[in-house]
Amino acid sequence: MTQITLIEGDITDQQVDVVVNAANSSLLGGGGVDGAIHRRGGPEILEDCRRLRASHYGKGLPTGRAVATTAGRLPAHWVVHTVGPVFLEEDRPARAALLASCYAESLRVAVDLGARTVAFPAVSAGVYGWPLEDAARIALTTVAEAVAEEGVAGGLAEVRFVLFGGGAYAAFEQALRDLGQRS
Ligand code: AR6
Repeated sequence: MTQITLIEGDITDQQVDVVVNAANSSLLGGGGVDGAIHRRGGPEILEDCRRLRASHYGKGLPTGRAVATTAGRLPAHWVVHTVGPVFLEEDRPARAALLASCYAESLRVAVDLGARTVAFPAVSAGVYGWPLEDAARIALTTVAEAVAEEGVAGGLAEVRFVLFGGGAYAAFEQALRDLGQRS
């Protein structure tokens, strides 16, 4: 069975098979988690991103999708880049589905790579403005559903949420409690 765990910390410190990046569709880096991953992982990640843009994503990686690169110098094997939706209240249902897709697609890519351990940040909950409580609920519901599926559950030992700051941690802890699972 896959364990869902929560920690407060920096995702670039995580020794896991896959670190998920909250990227933007250009795949060329940015601030927040994206900036931290490229800074700490080094230029190999950006080189891979550029190659992917040239071969597959000339128009950018669509929101809700995920794609893998090397993890460069991070203590991980791969980075899976996903593009979260920007929060917009009047378009919330469609965008919530896209946010759920980020988690489901990232896990699918990770499982295809043979990953056993995956670390996620709170996608869209920073620059993209998603309210933390709602972002946490969508994240945990989607991951709990995905790891209950045959094929995913067998391969993945741990899905870890790495939350930056006590507020994010508390929101995820509450959402996990609401799900009726133990961290
Ligand atoms: N480890 C874990 N979580 C972190 C870290 C870290 N090192 N740094 C920030 N967070 P954000 P988004 C938290 O803005 O909202 C970028 O410029 C942060 O506190 O990184 O999806 C991209 O290029 C927040 O809770 O991602 C895009 O343009 C969460 O990670 C855009 O930002 C996500 O915040 C994506 O925005």
